[in-house]
Amino acid sequence: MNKLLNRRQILRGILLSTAIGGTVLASRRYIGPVRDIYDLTDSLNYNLHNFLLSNQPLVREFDKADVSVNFPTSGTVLPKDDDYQRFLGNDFADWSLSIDGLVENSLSLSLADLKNMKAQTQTTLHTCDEGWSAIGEWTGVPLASLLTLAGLKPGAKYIVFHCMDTFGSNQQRYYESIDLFSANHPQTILAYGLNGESLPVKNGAPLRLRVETQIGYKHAKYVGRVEVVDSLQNIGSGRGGWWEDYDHAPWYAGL
Ligand SMILES: Nc1nc2c(c(=O)[nH]1)N[C@H]1C(S)=C(S)[C@@H](COP(=O)(O)O)O[C@H]1N2
Ligand SMILES: [Mo]
Repeated sequence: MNKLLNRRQILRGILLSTAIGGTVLASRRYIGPVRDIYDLTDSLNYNLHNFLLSNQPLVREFDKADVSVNFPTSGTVLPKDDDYQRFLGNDFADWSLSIDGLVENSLSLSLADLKNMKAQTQTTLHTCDEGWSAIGEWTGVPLASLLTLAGLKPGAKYIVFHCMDTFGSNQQRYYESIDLFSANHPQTILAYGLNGESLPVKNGAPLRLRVETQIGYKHAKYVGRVEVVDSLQNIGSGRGGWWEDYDHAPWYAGL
């Protein structure tokens, strides 16, 4: 992960990322040899961002007055899945978040438990690669606090967010994953509030990820389980997320 790059690698990364990455980023669909080049630029972007962000890690925060009146939606707006419908029917009183995998203590936290933890509020810009962006004021628990509570086991490398909505034409449950660098970022939170209200169902109630340094589809909504793993290979089709598996979206989606 936080590998230091030498000057040549950085220059090569900038050149390749700009020349090729920029072109292929215009579309989510990549095939054949383009896919390999794409994977290369993806990993160069990833290393370059980690290198640059280690010095200036925070994204811009906005004023309350900048908040978008109606925060848009993308993807699922109401999961049809039976378990979700049951939780929703009871206003999420029976819902709990599980945190398991490579942790010292597996946790099961109700919405009340999460709300009793130290909260963080941030007003940030969300960018969806389908062509819109909006500003929202999010309230939740820093993911780092939850991971500290659970205690990571040696070998822990990625955090997987298992969602409660079956999505899209392949009818798989939505999922996403990030590395520990993004997971421990000070603005990465699991949010239960939007603009001072409970998180609306359309925006991922009861709990959704905000990983402010990355693009829209990484922000998993309807999170039911957080799994800590050493590899993404055995999750879904192995590329780290629903869009990554299904539509070759880049796993690292830094802004
Ligand atoms: N579980 C789940 N999470 C999801 C999605 C989804 O369909 N299901 N859509 C993603 C996309 S593409 C974006 S841009 C954001 C949109 O969040 P919003 O609907 O609250 O605007 O959620 C992301 N997280
Ligand atoms: Mo999106």
